[in-house]
Amino acid sequence: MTEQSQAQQHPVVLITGATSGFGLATAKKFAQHGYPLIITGRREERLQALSAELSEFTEVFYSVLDVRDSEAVIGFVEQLPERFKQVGILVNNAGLALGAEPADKAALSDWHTMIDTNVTGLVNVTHSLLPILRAQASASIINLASIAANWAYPGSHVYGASKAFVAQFSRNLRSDFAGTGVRVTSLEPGLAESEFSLVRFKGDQEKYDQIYKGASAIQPEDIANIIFWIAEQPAHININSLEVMPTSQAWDNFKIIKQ
Ligand code: NDP
Ligand code: 8X3
Repeated sequence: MTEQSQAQQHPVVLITGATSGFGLATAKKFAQHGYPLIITGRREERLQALSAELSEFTEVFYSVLDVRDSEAVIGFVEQLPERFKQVGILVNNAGLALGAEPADKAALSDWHTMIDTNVTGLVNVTHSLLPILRAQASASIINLASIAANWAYPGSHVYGASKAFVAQFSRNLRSDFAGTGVRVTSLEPGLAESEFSLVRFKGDQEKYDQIYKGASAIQPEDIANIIFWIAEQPAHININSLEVMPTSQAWDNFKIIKQ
């Protein structure tokens, strides 16, 4: 089989937030295996550079897309080039945390941005892609939730709650699509080293270094390998949810504040 006919057999993969971290590593992983790729994010220069880099391995289409903008998302899906229209794997990865201070010190605008991105953005993309995914004999939606969806910790408030939405939305989609070819996974990573913490701490490099120093955190390539593994499961297997922590991370006790 020629390389070209092999590539034609792979489903088209759409990755949101492919300009850094998990999304970037996942784009590289699928590209290396010849999957046609749609990569999106807000930073065009990065998309351009990544697209040029990955074109050596596969066909790549990039589009600047802010997932919060529902009209833009609808237009983007409607205007996908013919070659990329039949999306078979959707990696809903775009997301962010802003701030880690206690709830009463948090900025309301940060809460809105997290909800707009992690909840509304993910819903915008999913809703626009569902007719296409449903039309495939087999399709996968892989949603990036977090351990913060499952476990409370100080400073997680709206971030964790937004990821709990992602986890529950994933289960509910599973219910709707049981018996169809559409698979849905909620992937729930713990501490992972990426720009995520620079965004969360608003560019504070010292806080970033403190978090990751000596922690042997998950690397974006680890998550890319897991996403690829989920997507490559045989069509009759659905990984419902998968929580992943670095070995160095574990639960702490419930706290009791004595008066
Ligand atoms: P990064 O900050 O490295 O990457 C986030 C990506 O999301 C970027 O490509 C960014 O692109 C994109 N993004 C953010 N806002 C928007 C938007 N409004 N529209 C489109 N794209 C957007 O973080 P990670 O790779 O670590 O995180 C990826 C996902 O994994 C997130 O959903 C995060 O919550 C989740 N996660 C992260 C963990 C971690 O510890 N790192 C652990 C568990 C889950 P651009 O700025 O160019 O738009
Ligand atoms: C990111 C992981 O532990 O910072 O989703 O919430 S954590």
